[in-house]
Amino acid sequence: MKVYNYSDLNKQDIERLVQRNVDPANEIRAVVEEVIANVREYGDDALIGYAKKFDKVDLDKLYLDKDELAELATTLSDDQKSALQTAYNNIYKFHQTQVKAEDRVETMPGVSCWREARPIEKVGLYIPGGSAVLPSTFLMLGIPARIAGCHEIVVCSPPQKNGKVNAFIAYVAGLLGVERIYLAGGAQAIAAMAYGTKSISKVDKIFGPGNQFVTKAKTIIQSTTTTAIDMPAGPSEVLVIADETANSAYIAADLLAQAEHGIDSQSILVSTSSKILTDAIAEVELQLGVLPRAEIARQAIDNSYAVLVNDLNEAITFSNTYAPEHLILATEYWQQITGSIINAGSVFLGNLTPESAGDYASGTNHTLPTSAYARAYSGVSVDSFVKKITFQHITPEGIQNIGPAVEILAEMEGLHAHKNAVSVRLNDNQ
Ligand code: HSO
Ligand code: ZN
Repeated sequence: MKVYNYSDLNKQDIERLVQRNVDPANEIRAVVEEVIANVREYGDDALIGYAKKFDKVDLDKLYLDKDELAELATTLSDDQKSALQTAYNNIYKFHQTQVKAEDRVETMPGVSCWREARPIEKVGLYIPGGSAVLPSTFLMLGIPARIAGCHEIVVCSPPQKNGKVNAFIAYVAGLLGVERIYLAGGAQAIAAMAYGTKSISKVDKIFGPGNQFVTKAKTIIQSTTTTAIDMPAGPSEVLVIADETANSAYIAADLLAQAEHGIDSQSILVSTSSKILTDAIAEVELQLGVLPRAEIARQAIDNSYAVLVNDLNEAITFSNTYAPEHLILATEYWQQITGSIINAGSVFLGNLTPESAGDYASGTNHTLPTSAYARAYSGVSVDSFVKKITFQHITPEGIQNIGPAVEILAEMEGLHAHKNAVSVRLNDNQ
């Protein structure tokens, strides 16, 4: 892990440090475009062909139904079921608070305006099944979709070599009341949900993380179809801000938790204490040795770095420029600095709040903006699964109040039909 001294860095150095590889290898585009074209043309047959080619499995049908999922889920232990239930309950509780009726406002006497949420009717959830299968992601997407009241939830996940999905994913389907999982992965699953095939419905919005092919497919279909996406997702990342009150073993564990996601994950440490910084880096080496995914984590750590800063304000300034997906404040003084956080996906406060808690079970969503998108995007929430429709109503008194201003404004823009739509009403309601 490289170490930088903040005082030695100029503006360009910092820009270079916070830069992420947003769109590596443009060759991916050509591959993904071909996959999309094939799915459009050959539909289910293309999906079956890709399952054979990429997932090494011959599928006789493209989905698992309720009974097959229930059967798969029988292998879970009671502890596993209860842990998933704890996560489900907490995520549900937290997301339920996001449902709020908005105020109606009378902007002028007789002129009322308000907004109401309506679910996005058809949503598609992509649950990856690559090097780590993530049933937690299924919960993080399925729960807000259910709370929002989406009418149809299409779920795609790549098949394992046995033509099934992992038992944990199958169990979560039961918790969420999802009765079918489509056995499609990669760019082909995204194309299927964006264009529709004989078995898979075209959806209005696609959610979920994935590899570079999935992400590229999401960005392509977003601009070529009417299907929206949750957000552009890149490799996962964490930035830990630590001072002398931090615990270097905890910091190292948090950096490695991020690093084990993938070789392109980033784990950044920003510390006011050179002792904590050095100790944490040494701890990373110690803890890394015993991790089953050490090889992946090692490469991610090699691409990561630490920055020594003079004080917590400098740390926050750097973090706001980096705009991390996850920000951990490993300091007893977190209350003094939370107000200065401007750009971050999700924030973990104090020494006893690991990112893992939020990744799985505390209640917040783990589908978050990466690659500095936290400057402008929020993480997934119930809001991501609804549209907010505005309503207004005008009474006879209201049209007298608002009408003259609208007539003049329409005249200013030379739009006389607009003016007339008010004038005809004013004339009738004198
Ligand atoms: N840290 C990941 C979420 C995750 N971690 C799932 C473990 N499982 C992205 O926020
Ligand atoms: Zn994680």
